[in-house]
Amino acid sequence: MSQKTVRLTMAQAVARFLTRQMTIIDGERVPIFGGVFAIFGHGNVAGVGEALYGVRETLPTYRAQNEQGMANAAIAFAKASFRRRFMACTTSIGPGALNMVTSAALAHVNRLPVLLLPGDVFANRRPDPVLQQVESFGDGTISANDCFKPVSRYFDRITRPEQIIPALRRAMQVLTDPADCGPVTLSLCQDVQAEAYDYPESFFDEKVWVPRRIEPDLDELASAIEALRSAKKPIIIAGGGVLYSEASAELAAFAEKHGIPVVETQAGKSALPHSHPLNMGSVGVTGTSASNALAEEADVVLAVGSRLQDFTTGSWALFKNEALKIIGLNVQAFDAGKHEGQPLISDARAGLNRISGGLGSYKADSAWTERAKAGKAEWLAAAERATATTNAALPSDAQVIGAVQRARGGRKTTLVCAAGGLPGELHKLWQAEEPGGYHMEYGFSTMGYEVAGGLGVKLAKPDSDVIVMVGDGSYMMLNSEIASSIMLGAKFTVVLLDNAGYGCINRLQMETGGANFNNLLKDTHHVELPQIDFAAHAAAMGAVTRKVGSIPELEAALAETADEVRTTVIVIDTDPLITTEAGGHWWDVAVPEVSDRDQVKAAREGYEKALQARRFG
Ligand SMILES: Cc1ncc(C[n+]2csc(CCOP(=O)(O)OP(=O)(O)O)c2C)c(N)n1
Ligand SMILES: [Mg+2]
Repeated sequence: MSQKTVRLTMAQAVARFLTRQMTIIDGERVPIFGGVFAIFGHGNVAGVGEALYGVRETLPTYRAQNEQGMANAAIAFAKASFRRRFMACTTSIGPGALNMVTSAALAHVNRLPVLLLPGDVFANRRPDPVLQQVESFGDGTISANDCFKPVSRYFDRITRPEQIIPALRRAMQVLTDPADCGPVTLSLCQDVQAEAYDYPESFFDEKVWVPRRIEPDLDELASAIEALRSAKKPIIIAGGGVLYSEASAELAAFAEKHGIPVVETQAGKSALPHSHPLNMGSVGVTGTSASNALAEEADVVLAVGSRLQDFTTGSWALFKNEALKIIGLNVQAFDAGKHEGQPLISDARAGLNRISGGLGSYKADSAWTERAKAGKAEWLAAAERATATTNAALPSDAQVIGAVQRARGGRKTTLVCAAGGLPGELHKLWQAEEPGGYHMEYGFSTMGYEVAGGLGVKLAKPDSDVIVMVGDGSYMMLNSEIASSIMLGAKFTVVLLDNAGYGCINRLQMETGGANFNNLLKDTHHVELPQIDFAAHAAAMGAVTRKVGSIPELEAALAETADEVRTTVIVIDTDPLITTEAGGHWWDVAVPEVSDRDQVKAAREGYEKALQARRFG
């Protein structure tokens, strides 16, 4: 057989292959890779660097400041694109590569696609040990990049140029598979990147990837319909899978037709508009009183596209109905069967449509639906009180959220956040109006995701106002992609809440009986308290900045900078101790069984009582 071939280096083959992978968005054929983030060093500059230069017109390469930052931005791009498009990231060997391991885990937990291309040591081993090579005494096959293995959905090390052919094909399958979706790491040995091979031309044929919609199995579907038909008090948990399946319209139709209230996880929030009468808002540890009251009594829980993590289930103490049945509607069997769930393996949109068809005219008791609506009205009044304006010198996070919400007016916005006290407050209080308008990384809750995430979201959604809300702790951990956003003209607004430390962990410490220790800066071992001028810091990277002294000043600054073209950072001092008391649920954080501190002993007593409410199964 004489196959037509083209002689390329392995790295050139990777670059060319990536340019040929397409998808369809709004009826238009577009490249599935939104670009490549790259930080070069030895291990990728000569091979991958040369290859990316060759395709720079069709596959843009973006220079970032920190490998974790760029990989977080790439992951945020994929999340904001509902996994329909994604990016690649390339690094040098050793520290450059390992800086991406946390991001790989973040993508792994959140089921988000990203192609990681770290450089690796020489496959031929001749110059060993090279700069930055980890040397295992007992295993010659180990390199630093083995750290990616447990946090990659698919890992391969390329030690011969032709291996890249099956590896890239498998990579695309994983990146586009709704059930297996996650990070792919192709570890590219640096000598092999530069080696030439006669690749079949057909390997570079254009390929169009469209999302696979898995239909439910008929027996599983029948069981789900039967369970729901006998339900008196059903609820729907909307998880991230609803957004990734782009099933918001189907979810709204389902809820309305059958009178079933919807509660939202962190990843699923914005699946329904905040204003939808059957959207009860957040559920679980950071849930609204409306959602949690229903969850406590629910007899059937239809969990759609949810991993059912502890924040959603209140560490499995939220659901109190003894006869509880969980239907796990999920593309991934691993999730569908969790905690005695009755699995319904299916795409969310397809599954909701099929169940609804089978349910016919079934409707939940009108008293249940009406109770839900009354609960929501009560919650909205509490939320209004928490977010109302104030002249307090140190406002609460909730009051800052209120100001940001009022200032955005009718503009299309995407709110980005990840760690600290803000995710809980935003989960309860943020009023998302369109699918994806709430972008929270709360699977891994990675400090430092926020700013980098803002960059990725803006690249994915140039027409949306992107607002990043971040604590001082998270900002300090990773902020340097502000410089990249200035370089790329990708404007977002950062609202930085400075409460002088790790406010949420300090509160958790107090709740578990601990002394105020090593969280707020004032409680740390120090010779001098840092007085960080965040506005000056961000300005040094080229951002437009404001330091405001009150909620009215914050609203004015947001309005004034709304049309700025440069990334804008607005800093406000906040109170580390106040959170929204309404709503919420117990969370299992293990309290020491023995301690000299009376506060710990008291907390342990409360903890043991709380443990009794847990379901196990
Ligand atoms: C990378 C990383 N390290 C540590 C943690 C644990 N952690 C969660 S929130 C938090 C403090 C966050 O501080 P800040 O951003 O100032 O928010 P605040 O709690 O003050 O609202 C810490 C240390 C984490 N989630 N991620
Ligand atoms: Mg803080």
